[in-house]
Amino acid sequence: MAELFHINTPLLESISISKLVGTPTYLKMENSQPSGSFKIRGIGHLCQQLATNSRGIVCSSGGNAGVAAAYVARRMSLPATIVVPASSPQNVVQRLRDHGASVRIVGEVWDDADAEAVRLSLSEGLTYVPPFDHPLLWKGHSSVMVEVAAALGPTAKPGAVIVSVGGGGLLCGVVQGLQNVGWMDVPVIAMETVGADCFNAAVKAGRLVTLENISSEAKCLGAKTVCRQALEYSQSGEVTIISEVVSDQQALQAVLTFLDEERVLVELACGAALAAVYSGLVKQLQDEGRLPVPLGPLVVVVCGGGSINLEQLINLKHKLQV
Ligand code: PLV
Repeated sequence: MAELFHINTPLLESISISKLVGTPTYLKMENSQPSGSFKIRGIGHLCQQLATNSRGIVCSSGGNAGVAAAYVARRMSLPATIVVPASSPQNVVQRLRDHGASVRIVGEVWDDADAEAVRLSLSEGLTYVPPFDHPLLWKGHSSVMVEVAAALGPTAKPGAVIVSVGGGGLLCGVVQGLQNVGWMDVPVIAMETVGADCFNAAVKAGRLVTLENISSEAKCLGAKTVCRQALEYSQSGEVTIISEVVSDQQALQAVLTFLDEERVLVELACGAALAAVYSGLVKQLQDEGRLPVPLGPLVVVVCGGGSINLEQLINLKHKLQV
């Protein structure tokens, strides 16, 4: 059997969120993965399948996919090149180097870095590791819902699952995981921030939309175009996907409240999912009749993320005036 790089993360009930939302709420703590985010699930699986005889991997990333790829490459004794945009913070670049990866900083947003990673994979003969758009990534990510189902047990079917969406890889993995455990009737709430809302734009337009730029501070949600599979799931009728957008301020407020109440620091990309509970969105969806009353247990995928530290948190508070 292939070696696993990810761990079965804790599923913790949050008493304060449960009280706020009025239904038991469980946090799937992907922040506790070895690489600090869920990305290791899909990237570990993809590298096992595609890179065992590779001369090295190259990954484009807003940060967290890169850390996962660098971690997996180190464990597989493969050289790793990670291409990140200039928006990636210094502490992430340092962490990549600590894992032994060589880092290239190219362009302003992830899409620029990705073009360079694709070019390098061809010119250097390296295995290309995409951060969100690949069936092997979704298959790897799907394990997150299999673990949730095993922990909750067959009778405690969730009322909804909340995830953040960047390029849509986590969303596709969660949908596949729900399929695997026979929970296709569980709605997924797909959260983005204003200015990194390529999935919401695509859902509204009924076709893929490429954003002109990424104006959100949640740079790890900053893909300009969502992957086609995410849009297709939302249109397929197989699963209900509720696409919602919050402001950077709401995402940051959620990060702060989560830190205070759960004593865990996550990045803005993850704050988008947490904002669904803290900003009253779940209640609002119930009032609008888009979620049932009463609602079964909520599951929030705490996707994690390393693009934050105390100094950046303070800077973000100033910048966003929260
Ligand atoms: N981040 C990607 C894409 O960035 C990356 O390269 O790391 N939560 C966190 C903490 C993330 O880092 C990401 C993706 C997401 C959520 C969204 O996941 P996705 O892209 O699969 O929808 C541009």
